[in-house]
Amino acid sequence: MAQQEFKIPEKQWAQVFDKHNGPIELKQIPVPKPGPDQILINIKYTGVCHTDLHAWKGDWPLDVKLPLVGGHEGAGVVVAVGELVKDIKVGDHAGIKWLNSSCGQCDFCMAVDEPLCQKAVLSGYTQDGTFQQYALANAGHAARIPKELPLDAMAPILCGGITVYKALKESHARPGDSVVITGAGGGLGTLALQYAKAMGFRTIAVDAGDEKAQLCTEKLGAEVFVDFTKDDVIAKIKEHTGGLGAHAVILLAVSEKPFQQATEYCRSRGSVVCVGLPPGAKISASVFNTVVRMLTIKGSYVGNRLDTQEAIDFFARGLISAPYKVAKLSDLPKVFEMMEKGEIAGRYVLDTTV
Ligand code: 8ID
Ligand code: ZN
Repeated sequence: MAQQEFKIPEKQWAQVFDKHNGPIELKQIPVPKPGPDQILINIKYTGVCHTDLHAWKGDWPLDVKLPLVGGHEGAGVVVAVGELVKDIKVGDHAGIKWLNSSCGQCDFCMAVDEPLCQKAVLSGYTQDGTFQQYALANAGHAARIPKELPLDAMAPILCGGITVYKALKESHARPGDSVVITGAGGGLGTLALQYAKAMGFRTIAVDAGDEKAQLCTEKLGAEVFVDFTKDDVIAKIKEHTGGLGAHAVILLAVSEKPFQQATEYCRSRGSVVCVGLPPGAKISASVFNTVVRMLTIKGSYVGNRLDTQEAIDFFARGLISAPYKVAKLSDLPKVFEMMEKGEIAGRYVLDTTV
């Protein structure tokens, strides 16, 4: 490959904000240099996850680096590697995910539960992320992307795909089981429907509006669509599951109500897996029902390096084709606006060329 393709400029375009809810400015900033264990990736496409919107708004009780370049679903080409990096070369394709690095030495890292590391570095949150043309990744944690895979479709897998795949595994659903996906028409939800289908589960989609209904049932394999703005969610899910409820519920919505309702339509012995992070929200469930129906209520947070490679492998085998629209890096504020209103069916992916 021609060397010139990887000529690294001094400056690059990035979307930067200085304070929560403040202006997001497309401006030129220096291109960072990789440390010994890092790689520099020329980001070609980056997904926009609702987490990026939470970071901009300062929604969570976890400090954000400011000023910040957000973004954590970046797919691109490696243009430089640190001196300790042996297994990734310039020219390889690689991805930046939420977990940029972890300490490697704590109980959680040693048990390959690295998202739980207390020293975790988070892309687009505690370290500048992928809403820029050149971004840094720890080489051990960067996603390895086979060269034949399209980088635009790949981007949403790097957070959305990994996260829903992990959550579905955590649900312990088995092939043939019914799984409710709440928030099914959004970025994570549309991917969850596809992973669930590929894993042999039957899906029930919960979200709102005709566009998402059509997408979920006609394109993404959901057996039924429940519109939370019109339907009695609990009754409709019970009806569809012969009165017993679904074997598992994956909660991806960015609102509190589904976190209060889920155990009502989860089958005895089933699991409710919390993934969405509505600010300040609480989960509630009847203690009596949780006990006598032996329910499991749990959280699921991104995935480890093996989950990452497995999630990419599902995509590589052609099993995942969740919808996404491509916009420009400069469109980020508009994408946030649409996301806030729940208007995006699927994911937006930004092309970083300016
Ligand atoms: O590791 C994790 N746990 C993790 C990883 C990545 C993202 C968690 N997240 C979190 C995000 O921070 C966010 O809080 O998952 C949530 C969903 O992210 P997303 O899929 O990127 O958001 P989206 O594309 O805006 O989709 C949200 C969907 O929820 C629907 C909306 O209509 C939208 O389609 N929704 C809402 I808001 N209220 C609903 C309700 N009551 C609902 N769907 C069903 N019932
Ligand atoms: Zn994300």
